[in-house]
Amino acid sequence: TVPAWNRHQALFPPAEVSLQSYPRDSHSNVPPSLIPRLSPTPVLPYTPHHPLELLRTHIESHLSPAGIEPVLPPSPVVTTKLNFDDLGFPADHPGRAKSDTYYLNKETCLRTHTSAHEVATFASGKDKWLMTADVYRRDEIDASHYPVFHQMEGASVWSVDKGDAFAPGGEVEKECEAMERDLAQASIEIEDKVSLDEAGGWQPSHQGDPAKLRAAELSLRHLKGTLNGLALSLFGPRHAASSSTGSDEPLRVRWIPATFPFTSPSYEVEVWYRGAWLEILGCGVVMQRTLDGAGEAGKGKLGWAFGLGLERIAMVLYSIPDIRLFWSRDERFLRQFRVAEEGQVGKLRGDVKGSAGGLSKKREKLITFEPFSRYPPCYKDVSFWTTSSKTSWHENDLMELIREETSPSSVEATTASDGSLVESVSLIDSFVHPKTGRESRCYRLNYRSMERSLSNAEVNEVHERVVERMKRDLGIEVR
Ligand code: FA5
Ligand code: MG
Repeated sequence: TVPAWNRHQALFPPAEVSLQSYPRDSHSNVPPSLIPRLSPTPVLPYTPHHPLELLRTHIESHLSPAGIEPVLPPSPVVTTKLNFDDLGFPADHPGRAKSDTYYLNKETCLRTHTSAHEVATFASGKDKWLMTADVYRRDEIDASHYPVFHQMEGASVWSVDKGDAFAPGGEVEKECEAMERDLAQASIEIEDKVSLDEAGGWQPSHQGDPAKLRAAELSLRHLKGTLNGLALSLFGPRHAASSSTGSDEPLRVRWIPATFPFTSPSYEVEVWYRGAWLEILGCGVVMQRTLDGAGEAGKGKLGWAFGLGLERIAMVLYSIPDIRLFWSRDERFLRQFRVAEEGQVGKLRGDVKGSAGGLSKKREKLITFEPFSRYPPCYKDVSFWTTSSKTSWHENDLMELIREETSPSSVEATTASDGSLVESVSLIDSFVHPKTGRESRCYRLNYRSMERSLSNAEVNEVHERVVERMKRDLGIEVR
């Protein structure tokens, strides 16, 4: 049952994910290990006290005063039309590659981003919405990559010709002014030197019409106010003040140019956090194609959209060292985030009692995850010749094969993390034989469980199986 404070609108009927109904073809590449993760509704961001849930509810309550309402996502199984075509991805876009996307078959895939639901959500009549969902990408194996992660898609559009949202002194301009006033008083340094050209420029259909151009300009200004405000509420000085350094430096936010087929102009937003720039989201002015695709409901509207990755933000915010920990069912993980009380939304931080002048005073402190003891790692290398100087398989195929052989077959079996045994895989050496033109590669598999100490014998056994699969499935010659 969904708590009262967490009632999201369900725009799409929940559908069981049934993979049997998709005839397999040469594109099919969803591995069995991913199937237990598929669910009609995203699990982790709706698990009470889970760090992704804290983050989701914080962002939702931050954006709710602007009228941006959370909606539940449909099933993660989508058509390639929704995930790519309708958003303007060209036929040869690398994101469509079998090496990067999980396909059920040629026409059906697991959504690679929440933008897959933009057209349908606008078509439902929603103008301001926020959707949190699980997304799937074939990728490398390391502490910050996992085949399933979570995105939050937010959007706001307004009618250009009906009403006066974009008029001087209208709703959008007033909100921009209010947001800019708040930001001017806040401890934030915004770096935004991107020229319009670098960001892809105004869309031709906007540029050719003064009312639309004004609406696009205001939309971009509104997007910037909204996202700078969001960054401030996530990473802001309240946190800096309670950090170990005790420093109170302003938050630094940087706007950089980006390219997405479904927005223009397009940007990525980064925040300076603990000594590095962290990319938190992609965004831009919604391509008119998306709103046109939404039929009657999208007609004559214009506005912005963003898509943000929850895990990366949670990892740096809470110092969570490994992305596999999000799948933990271990109390040692979850209890550290148990700060929000029933009915309290947007509680990113915990309360601590500090004393000021003898008076007990409540203040907020960011939760910092304290890693439970780590078991020792154990690495095994595998060197092999690929059949020719050009391999016929993609590195992600190797990554997936390793995940398959080293992950438990059911989610229930897992405790401290997702139950997998390989922490990272890296290419440590490669060369091309000068005479034969054959390529040699050496990969290092770093085995480490979060549950227990692995014996060398056990690791050898698992590694044996991995190497056998590599020979069988990748057609390689182990050296
Ligand atoms: C997108 O997915 C676009 N759909 C975002 C967007 C939405 C743009 C609406 C414009 C309008 P991108 O692939 O860069 O873009 O991913 C967006 C965010 O997801 C990134 O900023 C990052 O925070 C997160 N992300 C991307 N790849 C991964 C990954 N492998 N693991 C964890 N987080 C990731
Ligand atoms: Mg990106």
